[in-house]
Amino acid sequence: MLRRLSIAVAGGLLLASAVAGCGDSSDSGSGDGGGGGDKITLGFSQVGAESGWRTANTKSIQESAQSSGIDLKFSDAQGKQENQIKAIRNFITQRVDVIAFSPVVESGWGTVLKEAKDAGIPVILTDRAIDDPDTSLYKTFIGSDFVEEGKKAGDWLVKEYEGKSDPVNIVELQGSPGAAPANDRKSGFADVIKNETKFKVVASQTGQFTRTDGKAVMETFLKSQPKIDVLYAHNDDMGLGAIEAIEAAGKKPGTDIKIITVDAVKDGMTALSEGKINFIVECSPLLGPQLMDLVKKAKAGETIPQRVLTEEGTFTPEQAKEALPSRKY
Ligand code: GYE
Repeated sequence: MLRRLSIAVAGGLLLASAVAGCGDSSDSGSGDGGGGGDKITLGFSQVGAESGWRTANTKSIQESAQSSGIDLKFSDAQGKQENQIKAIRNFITQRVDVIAFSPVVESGWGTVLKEAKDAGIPVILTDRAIDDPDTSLYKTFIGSDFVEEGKKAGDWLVKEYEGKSDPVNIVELQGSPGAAPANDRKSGFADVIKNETKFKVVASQTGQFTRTDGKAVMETFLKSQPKIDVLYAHNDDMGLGAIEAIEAAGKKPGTDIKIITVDAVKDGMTALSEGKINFIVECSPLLGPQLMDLVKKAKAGETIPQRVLTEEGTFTPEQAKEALPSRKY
């Protein structure tokens, strides 16, 4: 049984992360622009709709804004940093109370976040980090430890091949280039497997966190690599796309090629329970309730921890079968 708890690391604060409320919050631009009214106005810039994880994350944010009485101005960046920068500038012009966003990539945020800071609008990084050393540019960062996720994937592999000495050829489907979860899931995994020379990453390419690209890139891997033992995909969607490619090539996913993914969304968990995926590292998208809590605190000028870490587990096929009936996303 997995807990769905989140820990406010710095503050030692414990928050239950349940799915909040119900109903639809299709709300962009309904408020009074923030500042004056009673309602807190939150400008949120989302990455896009690239994966099942993202869809669940958007739903969590919209539902919990509504149930918390927060006026949400939601903007979809469609995977482009320039769109996010524009959205953040719009939020500043509209004088929203708080800005939150899930950065498409890690770098290049200094200028626009300085603008928000100068305007006195607190910023909350949601789900993904930025690589700017100036931590005064944002109030807090809520999300998972992606390096740890990569390590968990590597740990499973090390155990799976314990006592065996034959070479293990691994192909890797990376997330979108420059994104924190792509960088960190790659480095965490590499860090663990580097200790054993039998593990060899024979091909590593981006699959953009999407099913379509995951499938297309896996097709090229299957054509160019004479022997593939393991696929490590940075998310379920790419893994699910790759499964289609593997089956089309006449191979059995989970048996001929072992598959590790990250996220644990329902479709991924279903494939895991069927033995098509061998191991999934969990990454929770249900950040909405905690985010709204932090938004309220930031607006009230309360001290909030600099890092709010979501705590997650891992799943084997047996555990997936057990967890699936109560899975929220
Ligand atoms: O793992 C992936 C999504 O940033 C944690 O983005 C998120 C990642 C997630 O597209 O499926």
